[in-house]
Formats: sequence, C-alpha cells, structure tokens
Amino acid sequence: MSPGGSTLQLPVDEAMEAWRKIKGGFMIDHEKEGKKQDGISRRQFLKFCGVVAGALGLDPTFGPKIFEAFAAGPKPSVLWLHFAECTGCTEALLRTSNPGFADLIFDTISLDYHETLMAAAGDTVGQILTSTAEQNKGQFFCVVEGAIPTAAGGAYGWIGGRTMLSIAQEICPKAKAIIAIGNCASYGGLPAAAPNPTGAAGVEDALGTGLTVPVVNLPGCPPNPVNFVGVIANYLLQGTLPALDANGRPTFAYGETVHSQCPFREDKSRCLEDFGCKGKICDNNCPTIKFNDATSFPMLAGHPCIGCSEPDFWDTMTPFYQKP
Ligand code: FSX
Ligand code: F3S
Repeated sequence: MSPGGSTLQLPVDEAMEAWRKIKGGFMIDHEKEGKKQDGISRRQFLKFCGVVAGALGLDPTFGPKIFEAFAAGPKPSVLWLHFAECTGCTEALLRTSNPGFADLIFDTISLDYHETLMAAAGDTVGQILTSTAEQNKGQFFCVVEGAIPTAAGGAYGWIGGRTMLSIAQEICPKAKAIIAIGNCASYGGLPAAAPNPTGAAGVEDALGTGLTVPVVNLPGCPPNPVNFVGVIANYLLQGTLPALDANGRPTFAYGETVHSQCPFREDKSRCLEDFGCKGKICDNNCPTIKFNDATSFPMLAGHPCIGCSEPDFWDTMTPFYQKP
C-alpha cells in the first residue's frame, strides 16, 4: 500500500465483526469428527499434533497432550505484521492442507490481525492494530514477516502512511514474545542483500538493543509451518519459549544440519553437493519434517539446498547453483 492508504474502508466495529465471522467460519467443530465440511476432523488434527510433537523432539505419544493444550484455550492471541517481503511465508502456511491453513491457524491460535487475510482495509486497519495491541499488551505473540527498512528513518517501507519501522517500534515492544517468521524477518533476507540501500534488517537488528521482548527466529525462505506451530505448542505445554541457538533459532528445528538428515548422504547418484547443495552448512529440519503435507523437501525434488535458514544467505550462499 502506498503512503496515504487505500480507499476501501469499514468502520472499526464492522471490520472487526467481519473478521470474527471469517474466523468463526473456519473454527474446528470437535464434535463432528470426520465431517470435513465444518472443519478439520479431530483425528486429522490429532495426527498433525503428532507431527508437531516429532518436530519438538518429543515422543509421538505427546501428540494428544499437544492436542489437548490447543483445545483447552484460550488460544494465544497473535498479531501478524507484514513488512518488506514476498509474502511467501504466509503463502507457505496457506498451502498446508493436512490440516488446512484455516484449521491450522484458527484452531491453534487466535489470529487477531493479519493484513493478507482480514476484511478491513485503509485507516481502519491501523486503528485495529493499535487498539488490539493496546488491549492485549504483554499477552500477544507478535509474528513479524519481512525485513524492516531502517535507512533514512525507515523511509523505504510504508504501510498506510506510516513507515514499517515506526509500526514495528510501536507494536513489537507490547508483545509477550516476537516470532520472526522467515529469513527476512529473522536476518533481513533478500531485502538486506548487498548493497542493501534500504538498510533492511531483521527484527532484532532493526529494533536494537533496547528491545526487551524475546525474539524467536524461524528462518527459511519460506520456513516450515510445522516449526511455527511447534513454537506455540511448546509455549502452551511448558509456558516457555523453546531453547534457542546462537542465531536465535529453536534448537528443536535448527539443531542439526540439513545434510545430517538428508537421505542421500550415502547415495552419490542423488547427492547434489556437486551442483551447489548447501546442506552441510545450513541448519534446518526440512528432510525430517518435509513440506507439502510431509511429501517432499528440496533435495527429494532434485533441488540443492540453498542455505535459506542462515543469516545473510543471499550474500554468503550464492551462487546457489554450480556446474558439476
Ligand atoms: Fe522472506 Fe517471507 Fe523468503 Fe518470502 O514473508 S523469507 S522472501 S519466502 O516471504 O519473508
Ligand atoms: Fe548431498 Fe545436500 Fe543431501 S550435500 S547428501 S544432497 S544435503
């Protein structure tokens, strides 16, 4: 959106009511097991909780405990901010189908603000964001998607007549915790690639040392939605954020290299190292958790790992391909 905002506007109350209806339409009906038209079946969601348990390094028998934690409520409030990015992180979430995105999101969290998905537009959106953050101060998870341009006082990135930097400075410090989703929000990603004239940076770097709210980085371009839900599940189960590595990433997901989990280590005919695979210097659980309903991951699809979960990967991991 350009400075000045869009022309389509709803009063705040109407917009919030519309958003509640959208959310309500997607809610899981746990009584109707197996009846997919009203949402995900209990069995399907239970299975997904087993996958999340696996991602967290827990025995799959923890699946029912995670399920209960999500079902118990109240669901954690999430305000989701978009900054400089391609929206691929949200798209990755939207493409989940087992459970589907709507079920996944609306049965695990209370998504109270998300510009890509909400009905409201224009100035109304800004008012919803400000008032929701204020009402839930210290209680909500702030998910940040995209880098924050910091050069020239943030002048390179605007939403609704405000700089992305000023929005982040207002909202992020009010959160209980910040989840930086994707490499852009974690470390700057593509927008921060050299020579980075916009001064794009990840959340922690953009907001500086004065930020006292904990930040969990979930890099990947895009990251795996299972790891996002894993962070929330960890919080619901233990009341804490997961253990983080030196790059602010949960060790349950980024504790080992991609290579160490790759099934092609012993298969020279499938290993893509000679084509530029960065699996040995990139930490993530892609080969274990997989994408697209756990059907595939880059190397299985014949594509080398591009190292997208590491800081500055556009500068340090390129060229992504090499001639064998
Ligand atoms: Fe960045 Fe996510 Fe890559 Fe794109 O929003 S991590 S460019 S997949 O969309 O931020
Ligand atoms: Fe080879 Fe990359 Fe797998 S180096 S073993 S294809 S992670």
